[in-house]
Amino acid sequence: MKVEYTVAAAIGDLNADGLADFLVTVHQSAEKFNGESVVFFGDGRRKPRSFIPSLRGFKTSGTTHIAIAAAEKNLPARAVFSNSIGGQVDEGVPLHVYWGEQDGFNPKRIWKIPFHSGYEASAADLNADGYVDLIELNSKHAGEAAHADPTLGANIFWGSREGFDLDKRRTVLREHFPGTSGVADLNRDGFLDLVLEPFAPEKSGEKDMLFIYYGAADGFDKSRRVAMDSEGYSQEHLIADLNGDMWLDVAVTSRLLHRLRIFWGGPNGFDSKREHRLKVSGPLGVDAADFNGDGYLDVICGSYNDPISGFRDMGSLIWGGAAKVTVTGIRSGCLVFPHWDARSPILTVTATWISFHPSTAGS
Ligand SMILES: [Ca+2]
Ligand SMILES: [Ca+2]
Ligand SMILES: [Ca+2]
Ligand SMILES: [Ca+2]
Repeated sequence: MKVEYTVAAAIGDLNADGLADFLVTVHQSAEKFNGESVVFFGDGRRKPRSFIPSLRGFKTSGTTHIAIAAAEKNLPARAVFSNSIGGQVDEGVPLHVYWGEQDGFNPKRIWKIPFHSGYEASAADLNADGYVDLIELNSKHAGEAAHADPTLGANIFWGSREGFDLDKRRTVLREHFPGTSGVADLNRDGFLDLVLEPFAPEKSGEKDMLFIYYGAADGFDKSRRVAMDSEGYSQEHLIADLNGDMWLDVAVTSRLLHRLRIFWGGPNGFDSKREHRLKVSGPLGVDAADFNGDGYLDVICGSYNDPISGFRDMGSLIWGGAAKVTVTGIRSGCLVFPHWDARSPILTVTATWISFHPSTAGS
């Protein structure tokens, strides 16, 4: 009886013929946790006794334990499965690239890139060769098994005249739990730099970090990697010059500190001690634009939750800016906007204007 990926078995009379049946549970297949556990019915017609596999199995998913409850009174025998997990093994869901065309996007014009734990992506011509490159994050969200994955971290797929080559023109910047990426020339040397923001430290209990890879003609050498303290479970960042000094700044949303933290850029790079903090409850998303059309950049930050009341979707805060500049960083992600739920008695805040004083900046 060959059954792959089995983790548990049970014996009992499932079909009430007085013969013991053998139930074998399947944890997963090579690619999916969703599978089919099988039962072998005892066959009393032959000696020695043999088993006949059932025509159909039981739909199970990441099953870890099983038990057979014997028939009783009016109830038949029952098989009980303990299903632990579903979906793709190692979060092996391909990245989807939808090719644009004259009439927009067509779901059939799609390129699926084999990938694990895909989280967020950016696109930019990082090496200035005229071809857009892709930055895709393998986040290790799948757990400890992903430690050994050689593609863990930021995967750069280099574009070319011939398109992409996923094996030969691929660079992996190994980082743990990368959640978002941002691209901009932070040090103004003409080469685009890469900001990688993990949603967790490499080891539990360690301080959260923010990583900057400074670009150069030879790409993103690890020697030009700068690691900054960024405690407080930050999940999104914004790259923009928020104080108008012509140096790009990086703002992160620190959920545990309940602050939007702006790290000021400057000729000597970044220092997490040179920061400005703005109060916001449980921030998650951050972006910038001139929302009121006064020519000055404003910052919007979405509040995910209020830890005291326990309410979620607390609305967004906008800080009116005083820096007459435009956003030059490239980033992607999501914002939490006010949520109106007619069934809820809670009126969520739509947007609050607060003065933003770049004069308090440390740079
Ligand atoms: Ca390129
Ligand atoms: Ca640069
Ligand atoms: Ca600045
Ligand atoms: Ca404005």
